[in-house]
Amino acid sequence: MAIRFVTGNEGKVREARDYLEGVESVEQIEYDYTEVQSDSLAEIAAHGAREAFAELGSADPVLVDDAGLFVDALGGFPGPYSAYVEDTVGVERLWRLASEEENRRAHFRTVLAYADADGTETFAGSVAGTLVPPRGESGFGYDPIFEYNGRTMAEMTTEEKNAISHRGRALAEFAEWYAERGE
Ligand code: ITT
Repeated sequence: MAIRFVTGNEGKVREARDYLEGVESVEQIEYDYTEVQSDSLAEIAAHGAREAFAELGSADPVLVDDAGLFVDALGGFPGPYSAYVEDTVGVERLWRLASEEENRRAHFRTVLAYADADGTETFAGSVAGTLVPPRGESGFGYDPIFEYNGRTMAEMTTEEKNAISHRGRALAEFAEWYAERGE
């Protein structure tokens, strides 16, 4: 059995594979589930996972990850609209917008939703950091402008990022639940 990670984002898959190595294999599936309009990442992810599991057929479980960058001084913007803002405004210009603020604090949040025939479970993770001018070549998305303990997430290996990131924390919760459930 493999977990089908429903996402178009290879960075998310790389991190999940790295984290879940030895626990479960992860297969990337591209399926355009409906992203409900909501301020709640959990609602968006759970809805997507349920729909993908129902539509894709087969008994293999699915995983959906809905994530975002929440800038404190901007009232949590872009939050659930982070993908849209990355595609339109871009990471560099979001940094310029944030750089006008005295408070450069931001949070990454993610919710992983797991769905199988027994139902849907969600696992949340978040991390606080500081926005800085872009640095680093690794990671993806907003990683180059998000600094944690002196390094941007784009200056970390996948393993280092997983050890402290929002996704790593959600994956830890998930892995614990998944292991207990299999016993
Ligand atoms: P899928 O919906 O297909 O999974 P996506 O990239 O559109 O892929 P989201 O809808 O969750 O993912 O959008 C999240 C946005 O936040 C998107 O712009 C990502 O690049 C960014 N993002 C998510 N996780 C991130 C991380 O760990 N580091 C940096 N940016 C991240």
